[in-house]
Amino acid sequence: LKQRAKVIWFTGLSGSGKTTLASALEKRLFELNYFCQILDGDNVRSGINKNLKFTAEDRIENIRRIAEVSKLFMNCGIILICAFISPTNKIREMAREIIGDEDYLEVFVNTPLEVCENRDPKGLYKKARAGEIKNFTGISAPFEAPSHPFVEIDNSNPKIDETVKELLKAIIPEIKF
Ligand code: GGZ
Repeated sequence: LKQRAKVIWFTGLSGSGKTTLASALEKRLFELNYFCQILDGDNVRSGINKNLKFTAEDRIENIRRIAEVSKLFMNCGIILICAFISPTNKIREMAREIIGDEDYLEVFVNTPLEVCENRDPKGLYKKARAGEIKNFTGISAPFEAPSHPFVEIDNSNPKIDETVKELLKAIIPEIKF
């Protein structure tokens, strides 16, 4: 295996575009013969973290397990693409500590709340505004913007191909374009 295991850690609001970017990055990495695995709400909160909700405590436990699972994948040489809101500095620092500073590459998908709320692909913001969902990130639960992300993406006007290229350059500098 020529690749070096690492974790590409996407953080950002619900609807910011984390999962879309993560999938596009995964596709590109596979095309380039890199071996990778996505972890996101769809395959983690529905399974291993089924018992967790969205209280501050449960979010910490969610991210702690995800970081530990990432470490296990890393032992097999796999590149992890993790896409979780991971809303606070404390939560992200915990992930960085578990994974190891060198292998934790933080990507901040910095889409403004207003844009995410207008997109509202699952109608969750609307429900959160109506008080039907409690502790909703950006509305009734905090999101702290990371101050020193490895890469920051303004995803208000998504340019997926360009962004994936930029990400690849930063993440795997040995790739020649
Ligand atoms: C935030 C919530 C909530 C609340 C359900 N707050 O856009 P989505 O739907 O598909 O992604 C969101 C996902 C967030 O889960 P994470 O595991 O990434 O969160 S964290 O890192 O904070 O633990 C959203 C949905 O779950 N969702 N309720 N209250 N997002």
